[in-house]
Amino acid sequence: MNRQLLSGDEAVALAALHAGVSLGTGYPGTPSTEILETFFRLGGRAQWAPNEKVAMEVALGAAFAGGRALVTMKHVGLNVAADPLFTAAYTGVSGAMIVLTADDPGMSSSQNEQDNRRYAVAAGLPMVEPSDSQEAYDFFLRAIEISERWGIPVLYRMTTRVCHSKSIVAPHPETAPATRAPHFEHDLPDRVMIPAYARPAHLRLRAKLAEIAVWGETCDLNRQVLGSRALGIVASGISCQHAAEAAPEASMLTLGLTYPLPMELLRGFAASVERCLVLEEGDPVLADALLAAGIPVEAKADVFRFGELDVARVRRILAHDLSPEAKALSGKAPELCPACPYHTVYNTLRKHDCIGSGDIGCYSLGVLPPYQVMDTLVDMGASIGVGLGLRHTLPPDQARRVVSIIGDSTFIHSGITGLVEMIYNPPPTGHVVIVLDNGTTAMTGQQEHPATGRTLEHTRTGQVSIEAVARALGIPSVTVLDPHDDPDGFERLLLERLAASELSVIVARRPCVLAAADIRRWELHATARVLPQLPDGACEPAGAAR
Ligand SMILES: Cc1ncc(C[n+]2csc(CCOP(=O)(O)OP(=O)(O)O)c2C)c(N)n1
Repeated sequence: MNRQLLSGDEAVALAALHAGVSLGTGYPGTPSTEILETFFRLGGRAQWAPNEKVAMEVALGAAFAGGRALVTMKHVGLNVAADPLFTAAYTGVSGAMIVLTADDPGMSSSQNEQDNRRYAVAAGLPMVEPSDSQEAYDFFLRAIEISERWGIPVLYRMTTRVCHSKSIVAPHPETAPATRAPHFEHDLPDRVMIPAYARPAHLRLRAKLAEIAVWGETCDLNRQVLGSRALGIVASGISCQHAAEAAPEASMLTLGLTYPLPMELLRGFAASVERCLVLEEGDPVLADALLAAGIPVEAKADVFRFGELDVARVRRILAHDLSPEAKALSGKAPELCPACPYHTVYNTLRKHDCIGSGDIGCYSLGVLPPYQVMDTLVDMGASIGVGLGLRHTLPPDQARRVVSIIGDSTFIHSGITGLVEMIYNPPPTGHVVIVLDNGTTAMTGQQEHPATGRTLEHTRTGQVSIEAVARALGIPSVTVLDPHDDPDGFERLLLERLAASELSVIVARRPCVLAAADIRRWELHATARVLPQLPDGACEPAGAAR
């Protein structure tokens, strides 16, 4: 089969296609978004869920039915999906379930740089980590095998560089494990996690992990290359590539299975070299585990825990060089598009010195000059809860200035429960929530969501009405308006709602300027399948790839 130049995300999509993944689901988030978009483009069945928890549950159901399921999300998405994740480790699966977490060390587009390798340990799930696009393809097929052999979800961890860098992939669909027909078997003790069934399920989980650990000692996901005896490097993910470039003479143990760890292999490797360095981006997860097991390895200095590694930083680690690193050149600060519909809203909030309880999306740019009207930003959906907390606690003159600002995709993702809280525990001064509805998930590249009424492939489906949800929950004042067309009307409405000690939702609706033309096209062809654009050199469509 033709070799192709693919990003890690595209390679995973191609492997998912070749593995016969019956359903790909997820919620957009950089750097994972392109996986499902490519999977659909190649002919796979892919859909966006309202949030990561729901996506995880849908994938689990598909895997209970004996299908092969892929669920994708960015690293913080796994926090949202952690509840079903932990218990799915107990239930196990009948088919296969790959939980893909795309981490963002260095925070190129995230609010934190949490290291999701910790989730493998905490949930007790095997973790597979590719270091380039070929491995992203190969290891995905192996992850499906692990998942089906042990009946366990597998965490598939990628990071920004692996997701977005392009390298050559030689696909080999003929080696993909054979698919089985989906089929339901009643199996209450395995899938109903009441305590009486969950206790033995936990024992079963630990037994599976012990078996996988033994298998991991010799499996081909972990590779040893013997070079110089003076230096040995243990690495996983993108660090393997950096190590090969910074110290080509070193002996290398690259780990593709990073949980459970092949402790005996590691012990032997460390003993075979004079200096054994653990090279890892982010937290010292591997180094801590090896040191705790009494394996004499060297961990990187703490300063390299922050941000991405690159070849220059790896050379510093090797040389124990702790001299100050050159500061990265700061580029032009991002700003709202000149014709963005949010300008009017932010102008008004600024003019009236509002206290902005903010959220995550393009509209987060309201935190930067010239507006600086977003006073808090924590996680998706937090604007409403944090806004209510501020209202409950501030003196009334300040409380009346608090406004929650949330995007349409974010509202669907995790804003609705905030409104439920608002109805249930209303602050004495009331509250004002502004939903900035630009008709798309702009931040991550214009994905559809349940309030757009179109599927991942932009065809027509059921549509959730934000204003109807707010009204149905019992919000007494719900208004929809276009802030760009009627800035004075928006200002009057905002001042009136701030003055009233009532609960209000203002839906400020106007399409994102970058998405408006596409939205018109999708609406025109809403019943037809419209293929999304793929970046140059992306993989062939399904027919050609098979
Ligand atoms: C838990 C979680 N999942 C996904 C993301 C990635 N992400 C950031 S904002 C956002 C949604 C933005 O869409 P919307 O709320 O409609 O605002 P817009 O960007 O259109 O202004 C997404 C998916 C995230 N930060 N956290």
